[in-house]
Amino acid sequence: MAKVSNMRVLLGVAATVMLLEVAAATNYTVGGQNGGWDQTTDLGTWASSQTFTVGDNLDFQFGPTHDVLEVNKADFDSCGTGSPISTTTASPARFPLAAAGTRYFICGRSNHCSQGMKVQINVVAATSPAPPQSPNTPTTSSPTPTSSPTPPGTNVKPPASSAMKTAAGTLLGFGFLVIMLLSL
Ligand SMILES: [Cu+2]
Repeated sequence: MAKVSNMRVLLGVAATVMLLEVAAATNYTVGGQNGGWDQTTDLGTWASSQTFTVGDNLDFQFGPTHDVLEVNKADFDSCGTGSPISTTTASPARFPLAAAGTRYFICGRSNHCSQGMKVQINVVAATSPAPPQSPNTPTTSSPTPTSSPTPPGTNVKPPASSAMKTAAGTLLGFGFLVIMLLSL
């Protein structure tokens, strides 16, 4: 009897841990519940009140008079629309936050950006306790260094490596569960 109830507890704990891992990804609607992707929302205040973590998603919801340009820091600062990283005109638009670092978004229509329709998103690594970003760093859109050593001349494929990390984490979780059950 005792063994059965122990097993139930362990299974419950394992299931809870797995659910928490799944639920850890948060979808943020840009501008929050009382705002949106528009000129009237204080997007800077909204963004700085959130902690964006790798694996979260940004959801832009906007009307036909707006769009979403992802830009580099220079274009973010100057509201430059000439060389965006991406242009999205269909709402809703989801941007997965796949890596730690800073992302910059502006509206490319009319002069909405200079009216405040711009937002900087600081994405922190999932395992780190949200290190504060230094405002004095003079880098322009610095790519996040990956821990895996890459020989020169080799193509880097970050999506594959992050997918492998996820798979490895799942395998580790199941392996741990099996070990716990075997030790009963
Ligand atoms: Cu706009």
